Amino acid sequence: MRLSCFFMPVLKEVPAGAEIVSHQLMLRTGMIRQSAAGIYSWLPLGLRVMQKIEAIIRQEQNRAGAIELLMPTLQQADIWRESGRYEDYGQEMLRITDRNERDLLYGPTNEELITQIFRDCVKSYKDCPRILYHIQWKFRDEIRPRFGVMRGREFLMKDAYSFDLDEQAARKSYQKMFVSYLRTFERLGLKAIPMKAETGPIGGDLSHEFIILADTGESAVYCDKALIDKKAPPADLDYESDLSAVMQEWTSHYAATEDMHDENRFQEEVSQADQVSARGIEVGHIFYFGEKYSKPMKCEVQGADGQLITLHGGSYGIGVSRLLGAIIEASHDEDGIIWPKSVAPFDVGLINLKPGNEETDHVSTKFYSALHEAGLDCLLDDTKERPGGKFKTMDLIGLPTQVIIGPKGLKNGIVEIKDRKTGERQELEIGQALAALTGMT
Ligand code: 5CA
Repeated sequence: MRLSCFFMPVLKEVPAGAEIVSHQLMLRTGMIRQSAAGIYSWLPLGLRVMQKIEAIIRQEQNRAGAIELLMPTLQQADIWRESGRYEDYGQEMLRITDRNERDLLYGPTNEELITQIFRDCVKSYKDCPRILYHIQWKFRDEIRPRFGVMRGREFLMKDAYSFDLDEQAARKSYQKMFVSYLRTFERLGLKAIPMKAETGPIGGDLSHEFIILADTGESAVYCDKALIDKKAPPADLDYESDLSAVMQEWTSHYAATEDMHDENRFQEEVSQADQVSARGIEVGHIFYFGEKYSKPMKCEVQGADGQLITLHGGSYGIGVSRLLGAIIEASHDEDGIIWPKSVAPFDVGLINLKPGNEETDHVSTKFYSALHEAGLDCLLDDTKERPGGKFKTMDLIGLPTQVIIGPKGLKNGIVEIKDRKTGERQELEIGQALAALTGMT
């Protein structure tokens, strides 16, 4: 992409009303624009990051055996009346009446709709277990939408739902999602810590929030330092094998949000030196809820003996749009965003310091096509902006690698490569630079 043809409305000033750094940076870099309170348009730079995040989530869901479908944003109120949640949901639910006076709603989550689909389509125990997921917009009319995409009213969620014949089988589905979340967040460049969460009326030990540590997080969290540097299981993990040991390894250390925190246990179980008290952002939340929806909605299959079995369910959410804010909170400096390589909107930023100069134009185009050929996404700054402004913008948008191409260096056949994260600069001869960059993937 040539910056001169792109749509990236960078703001010079920190926008008023944006309290936290991720919100400020997303507005300043032209990733999002607010359309109404808690509702945003995703401009090209923001959308590119979101699509990269979605791709990683999708790969890891599929790897764990979950199957993608797509449910609509609008749902009929009747299925929510069946589960008993229509009234309970209160004012957070956006209710809509169509021209035939039918009650609809903009889905805040999809337990009811997926349960209806599964109930209507699946009749035999042979078609269980299944985990189905989609990536779809949700609406929750939050009283206080704030912090940009962190607490929006309209937001993108990955939500998965499992259907199993009994609790033991449901526990396995839960474990698959738990492990797939560890891998997903690690690939997104985040250290997400699973913390035991409120299970509500169902009870049991199966609900975890995945929390990343950041000063601007909405809740206080407490955990054992040992969890912070733990590595997620490898890609070739067999999801059909017994995952209890991995679960055990991750859940045996103390980790709790303020709602679940027990100060005495924290003091007893974690040595003073390993106690981490911090603030956290919830990027994922998984639940096992048994027959909570399948019982009232009669989601049943016929067992081998002909008896009807009420299915056991779980749901597994990731805040996709929230993740953009969370990643920025975890990875920025005073000059701007520092994207992890896996989600950067472009892999490389090429800075042509003197567009119109034959040599710099020629070499910039050469890099642009060679990098593209090697499968790297490039943003080429070919605008007439002053060099100082170009450096600032490139640092602000946080692409992992910059290549600076100027007439002075080119006299000696040299370009400069800068690593955005470390700030390290290298002067390299053109051929060496190309080799270093293309060997980078
Ligand atoms: N039905 C379940 C699981 S699919 C559910 O809705 N869980 S949730 O309420 O915890 O939401 C899942 C994830 O969506 C949260 O972990 C959070 O990362 C994200 N999320 C929730 N509310 C918002 C919001 N208002 N703005 C942005 N992201 C949100």
